[in-house]
Amino acid sequence: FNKVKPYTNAFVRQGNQLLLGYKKRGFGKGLYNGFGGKVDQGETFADAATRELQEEAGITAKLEHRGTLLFMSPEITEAAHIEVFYAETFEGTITESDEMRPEWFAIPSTDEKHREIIQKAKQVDAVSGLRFIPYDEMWEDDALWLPAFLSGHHFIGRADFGADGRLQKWWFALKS
Ligand code: 6U4
Ligand code: NA
Ligand code: NA
Repeated sequence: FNKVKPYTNAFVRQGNQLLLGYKKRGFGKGLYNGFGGKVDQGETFADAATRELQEEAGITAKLEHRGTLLFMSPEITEAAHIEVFYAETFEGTITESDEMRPEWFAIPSTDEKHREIIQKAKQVDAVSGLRFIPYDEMWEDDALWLPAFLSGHHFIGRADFGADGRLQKWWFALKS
């Protein structure tokens, strides 16, 4: 049988703003993402999501489970099984870690605006002065599910990456 490795990914939202971390080292270095990592032995996904958010961003949040992703790549021997979590409130002070530099981004207000941001990256929101979600500096699959995720949908999906790191094949579905 093939094997999967469990990971978490957590996104914190405050109004029209989304907290992302710039990954400073390791897997996905140079990309922005939610906060997360490997699930340790004996830990639940929810435990790991809470721990990783604390370790990487310095905050605690009551995380809700929102989605499941499966990533395959010829670069990794085990597929990555990622459970995605969400919170709208948090406690503590957002703090940069060795691994992640946290930064707030503006969330496009409509699906149409999301599409515009995905096509024409590096735009700044006139209201907040923040950059919109930097889809061109994130994992390629994120543009395919993050808009629906931010609209409140629960989702499940699979993305297959090639040896060149580009997305080759994907399948996503909303859970009702
Ligand atoms: P260590 O070795 O402890 O520093 P750890 O923090 O446990 O690492 P890490 O940072 O390698 O794990 O975890 C990878 C992170 O990247 C997880 O949050 C899942 C996320 N991730 C991996 N592939 C992804 C993809 N295609 N799209 C996405 N997130 C992905 O949005
Ligand atoms: Na991590
Ligand atoms: Na870890």
